[in-house]
Amino acid sequence: FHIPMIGTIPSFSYVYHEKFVLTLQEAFVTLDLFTRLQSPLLEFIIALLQSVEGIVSLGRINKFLQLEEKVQSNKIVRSKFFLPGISIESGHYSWGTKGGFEISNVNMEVKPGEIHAVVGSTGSGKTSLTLAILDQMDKISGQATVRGKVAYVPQSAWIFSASVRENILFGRPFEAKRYAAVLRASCMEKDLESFSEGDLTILSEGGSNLSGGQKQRISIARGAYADADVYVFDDPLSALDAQVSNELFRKMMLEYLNRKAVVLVINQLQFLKQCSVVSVLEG
Ligand code: DCP
Ligand code: MG
Repeated sequence: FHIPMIGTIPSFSYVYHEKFVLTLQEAFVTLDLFTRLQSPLLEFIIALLQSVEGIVSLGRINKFLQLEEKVQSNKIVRSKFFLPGISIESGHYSWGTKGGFEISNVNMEVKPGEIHAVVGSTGSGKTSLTLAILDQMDKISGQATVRGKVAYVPQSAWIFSASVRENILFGRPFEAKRYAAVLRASCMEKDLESFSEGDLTILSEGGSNLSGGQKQRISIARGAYADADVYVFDDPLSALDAQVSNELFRKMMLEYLNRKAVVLVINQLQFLKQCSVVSVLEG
């Protein structure tokens, strides 16, 4: 005897035998039983999935909490009584592994209003130097002080899934005047016009609906909007064509950030003559 059922349980069978009589009571009780079983069964699957996610998350948190404590090696001062900037004397930094990459004999002094360019061939340690300033590398010897609030624009732009505006504000309150100035300085205005919903257009994770140059300029704009005292840019012009590079260098580096202490890793040597100091990484 076959009873078709509605819902997620397709059907079940009732064994027909002389001894069993399928009464209305039995049919409805059985039906009711199966209907009641549907939702716990579904919830069981969801609970199973969530338990797996929970176990994975716990593992990650555990790994993070057990990481070795990093000793702060650069002196980071945040006080109004000091002029913002960076001072490093005979700095010697390593990546922590024996026989690994090291940078030594680092001497730099960056004051407000200066652009300190850093040049060197690929793999010479430009990114490492910027991370040394941010205290991400281990200092072996030397004196280093970073005074003021620091903003860092990494070599590869990082975009998260939210609107263009949220990517630039990065959790900070919206200030129309500063926001407009930042958009102008990072040459984003034209791009925003071409987006369907302007700066409220939602970007996908990793920014796959943007060009490399757009991603990079959003990343630069995010740094500029942070209103820091010290700016560290790791090769911000790499994904831009010559014309946009020129415009961005002038509007952002020379005009918008003209009172900030700026460290600028750069491969476009034509801009060096407009920088205050040029450091070359050798060996
Ligand atoms: N390195 C490391 N650990 C890191 C980062 C870098 O051991 N977390 C090593 C690998 C390289 C060396 O440092 O051999 C220099 O790498 P950089 O990224 O500092 O070099 P650049 O920034 O100059 O290179 P590029 O111009 O390609 O950006
Ligand atoms: Mg680099």
